[in-house]
Amino acid sequence: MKEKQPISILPVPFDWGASRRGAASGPQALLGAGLERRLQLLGHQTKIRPDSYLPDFTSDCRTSPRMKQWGSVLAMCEAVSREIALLASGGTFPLAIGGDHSISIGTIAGLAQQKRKLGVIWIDAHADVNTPESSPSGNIHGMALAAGLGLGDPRFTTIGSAAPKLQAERIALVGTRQLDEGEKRLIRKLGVACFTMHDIDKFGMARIMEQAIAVVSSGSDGVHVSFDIDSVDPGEAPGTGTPVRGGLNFREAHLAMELLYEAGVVTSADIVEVNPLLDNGHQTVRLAVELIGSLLGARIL
Ligand code: EXY
Ligand code: MN
Ligand code: MN
Repeated sequence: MKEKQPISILPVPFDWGASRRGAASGPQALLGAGLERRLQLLGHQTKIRPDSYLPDFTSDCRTSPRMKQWGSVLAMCEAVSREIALLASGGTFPLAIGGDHSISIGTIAGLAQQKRKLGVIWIDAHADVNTPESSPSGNIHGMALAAGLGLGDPRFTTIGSAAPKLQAERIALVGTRQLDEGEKRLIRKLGVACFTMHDIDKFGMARIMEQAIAVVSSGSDGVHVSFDIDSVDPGEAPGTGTPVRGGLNFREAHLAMELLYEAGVVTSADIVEVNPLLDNGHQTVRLAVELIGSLLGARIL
């Protein structure tokens, strides 16, 4: 982010892209846990966008087994895209707070209106590169990154603009540990940089982030961080809908965020899949707030 750049917080209380309810309460929980104050204490100016920008998606019943609740997800993504494009063109740093990961279809579509060479670092237990054809669940949050690459249902891939929003060579997956067969094939075919938990175990987070940052920032006109809280081990972050054991530990997650801040390349972010209904007290919500702090400049000393 730029020096003194104000942060626009965009709450996206939406969870119909997932099969478990609860992530829609994420924004309220994160704000209730002091997210805005935390950013202000780091010296940032902040503004929270009231969620009246969201249409009433609850009345849209369009759904199919391969794309569950797609009518509602589409309405949300279109609104998020418009709003993010507006916030970005106003010169602020957009921070979207979800919500399930389907919201990133909207954030990426909005960012891409300004940035034609957007790099994306996707920190997640999953890759979210399913298409309606490859998805085992029909849950759209598992298709979010694919949509950015122009793959999947055209109603989603053309939000904001017809062309694909992202190029495979500027994407890095970090923390990956659960992939469907179709996703593995696609990642290999496109040559997407995938830094799995195996790689992190073997080489350490610092080295992996160095490589991931190089991938997403080379030749790019901005870097978006999409942080799915299920990247963190369920022992640290139980409050999420699709937990997968063997994830990032507390310091690995913070270090990733600190190194991104140090690199000075990040131009937008979203934090997704925090589900307060599944949390152990406020453990996951608190961790998410702290991690955003680390991404935006918090230091131990
Ligand atoms: N790959 C699985 C699917 O497509 O259903 C699981 C996806 C979970 C998506 C999450 C939140 O990152
Ligand atoms: Mn995800
Ligand atoms: Mn995930």
